[in-house]
Formats: sequence, C-alpha cells, structure tokens
Amino acid sequence: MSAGKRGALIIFEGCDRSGKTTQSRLLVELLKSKDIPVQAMNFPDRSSCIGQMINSYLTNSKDLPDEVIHLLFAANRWEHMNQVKQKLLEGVTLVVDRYSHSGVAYSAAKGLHIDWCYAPERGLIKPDAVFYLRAPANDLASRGKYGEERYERAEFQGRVAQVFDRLCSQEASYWHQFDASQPAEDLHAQIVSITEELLPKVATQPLDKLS
Ligand code: T5A
Repeated sequence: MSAGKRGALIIFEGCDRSGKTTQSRLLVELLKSKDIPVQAMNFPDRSSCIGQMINSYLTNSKDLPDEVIHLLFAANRWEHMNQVKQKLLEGVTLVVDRYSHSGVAYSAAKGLHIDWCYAPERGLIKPDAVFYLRAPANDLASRGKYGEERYERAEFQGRVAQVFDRLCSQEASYWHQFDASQPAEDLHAQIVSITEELLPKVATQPLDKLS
C-alpha cells in the first residue's frame, strides 16, 4: 500500500442467518483476488476468555443478566481495538461479521434502554460502511441450522430487525441496506460495487470514533 493510505472498516450487520458470513467471505475472497490487503474478523470472537463466556451464554449452558451479557459483548470488541486500529493504519481493510450495532440491536430488543446499550460502544473505531442485510424473520427461520442458539426465535428476531431499521435510518450516512432474500451472487455484486467506491475514498481520511 502507498504511504499514509489506510484500510477501510467494513461491517456486516443483520439478524441471525441473514447471510453475513457468506457475504463477508465472498467479499474477502474478491478483495484478495485483486491483491488488496484484507482480513476477516467476526464478533463475538469466541476464542478469548470473554468470548468463551459469551459462547456459554449463546449456547444456553450459562445464564447471565441482560446487562452483564451486553457488557461482555462490548468488552469483546474493546479487547480487539488496538489490533483493529493497527491493521487499518497498516493499510489492511477489515471485513467484520457483526460489530457495535449488533450489541445495541439485540439488547434493545430485550427491553434495555437504547442509550444505555450504546454507551459502552462509544469510543470504538467507527465503521466506514455498515452493510445491513435485511429479510423477513420468517424467511430467515427457514434457513439451515436456525434455532440452535439462544436468540434464534422468529418473534425476537422481528424485534431485533425493528431496532436495526431504526439504527439504519439514524446512521444513513454510512449504512447501506440490502434485500437479503435475493440470491447470494446478486447481493455480492451490489456489495462489491459499493466497496470499490469506498476504499479509495476513505484511504486518506483519519479514523473516526463512534460517538
Ligand atoms: N450478538 C452478537 C449480540 O447479542 N450482541 C453482540 O454484540 C454481537 C456481536 C451470535 C449471536 O450473538 C448475538 C447475535 C447472534 O444471535 P453470530 O455468531 O454472528 O452471532 O450468529 P449468526 O448471525 O446467527 O451467524 P450465522 O453464521 O448463523 O448467520 P449469518 O452469518 O448471517 O448467515 P450465513 O451466511 O451463515 O448463512 C446462513 C444460512 O443461509 C444460507 C447459507 O447457506 C446458510 O445456510 N444463505 C442464503 N440462503 C438464501 N439466500 C441467500 N442470499 C443466502 N445467504 C446465505
């Protein structure tokens, strides 16, 4: 990469089974094929100590108060922030499967106040783009392996989608909404087109923080 050019922080958000993992993988493969420095990440990162507690909660082997699991998800992002910053400044684009807005959407859908949910996310590096994959909860419920984890109930996912919709309209300057019901290849083509415009645009911009 040329001196002073940074990578982009690209986030995939959406309800469970909306295709984030599929689209992140396709985007990373495409960028690699063009020799663009890129790395995949995902939250929660279940490999750390905090991530293992989150995994126990999601797989229903441990119960925790809503506030506690919310703060653990946020802490799981904070424990990676130095690495995220370093990679971006080295010119590596990060394609991340879920980030702060998942934290806010799932906890607010349980009834926690949205401002309280947002508080521990403030100060994290702000995404350059959020790709929001949206589809009716019933469509997603028919996809493979749905129902294995704690939040995979269509009624709850409907409430999560409502919060994501609200965040999408509030943060319209960097959110892009896609119809996640369309074929994966069509979705990928639209995501690539936005990414190709985004990378040169943000390369000389300073990193920003969520506020
Ligand atoms: N959570 C997470 C919080 O509460 N707070 C937080 O801060 C964070 C970070 C785990 C849970 O944690 C919660 C949210 C989640 O409930 P996760 O591990 O990311 O988060 O779990 P999921 O979102 O459920 O991840 P999945 O891998 O299960 O779903 P994806 O990544 O959205 O979907 P994907 O790509 O794996 O595809 C699912 C299925 O659909 C098919 C795929 O082949 C696959 O079978 N598919 C399509 N089918 C039709 N059309 C398309 N366009 C398709 N794209 C993919």
